[in-house]
Amino acid sequence: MTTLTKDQVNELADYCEKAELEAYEIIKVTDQYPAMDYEDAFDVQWEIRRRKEARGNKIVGMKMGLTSWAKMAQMGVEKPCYGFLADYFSIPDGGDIKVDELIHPKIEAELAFVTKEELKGPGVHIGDVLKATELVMPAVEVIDSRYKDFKFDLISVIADNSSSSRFLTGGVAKPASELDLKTLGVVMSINGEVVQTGAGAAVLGHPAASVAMLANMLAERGESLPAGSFVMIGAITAAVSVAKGDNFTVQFDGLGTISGRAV
Ligand code: 0L1
Ligand code: MG
Repeated sequence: MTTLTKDQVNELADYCEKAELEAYEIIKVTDQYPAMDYEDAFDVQWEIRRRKEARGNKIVGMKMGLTSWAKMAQMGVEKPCYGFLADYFSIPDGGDIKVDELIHPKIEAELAFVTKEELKGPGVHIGDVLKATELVMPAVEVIDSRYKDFKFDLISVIADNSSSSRFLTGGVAKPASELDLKTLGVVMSINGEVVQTGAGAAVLGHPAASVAMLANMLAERGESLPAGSFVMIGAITAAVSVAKGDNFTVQFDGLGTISGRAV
C-alpha cells in the first residue's frame, strides 16, 4: 500500500537528495508525512536513484543496512533496509573521505559479495547466495545520514537511501568456499587505536543471509540482483564517527586491510 502521490514522492526525493548533494541536515520525512509507509519510502529512494541515472551516474552496487542486532538497537529501528551505491560514492583503498562533502560521516566494517548468477526472490536462501557468489571482499562503508543528529525511523532512513554516501574496497577477494564467513574477524583502528572488533556472524547470523534478504526485498518490487552485482552486507561493527585528520585501518581475517583518512 502507498499513501503518497507521485508529486509528494518527487517532493521528498528533492528534499532528501538535495541534502545529500549539498551536505546539509534535514528533519525526518515522517515528521511531514506521518502516515507514509515502507513502500512510499522505497518509492522515494528509487526516485532518487532514477534521477541520478538520468544525470549520467552509474549505479555500481547495493548495500544492506541495519543487518545486525547491535546496529538496529544503536539506531532504534526494528528491521534491515537497503540502499544503492552510485559511482561517485566509491573511494579507492588508501584514499580520502572528504569531510566537507559530507555532514557527519561514520565508518563501518563490512564485507561485499560479488555475484556471478542472478539472484531473484522470493525464497532466496543462504545456499542460493553461496552458489551464486563469485568472490567475497572486504569493504568499509562511510554512512552519512542526512537527518539531524542521525535520528530517524526506518521509513525515514529508507527514503534517505539508507544513509549511503561513500565506500571503500580493497584487500584480497576470495571465493566464499575459502572463508569461514561466520567467524571471519575484523579489527577497526582509528589513529592507531583499536575502536571496534567483530565477526561475520554479527550480520544476521551469516553474511550470506544479508544478500539473500536483499534479493527477497527487491522481489517485493519485481526487481532482482543481476549477475555481477556488488553487494555490501551491512555493518559487522558499530559505526564510528570520523573527523578531519583521522587515519583509519580495518583488518579483515584472511582478506587483508583497507585504510584511508578523513581530510
Ligand atoms: O548499516 C548501515 O549501513 C546503516 C544504514 C542506515 C542506518 C544508519 O545511518 O545508521
Ligand atoms: Mg553499512
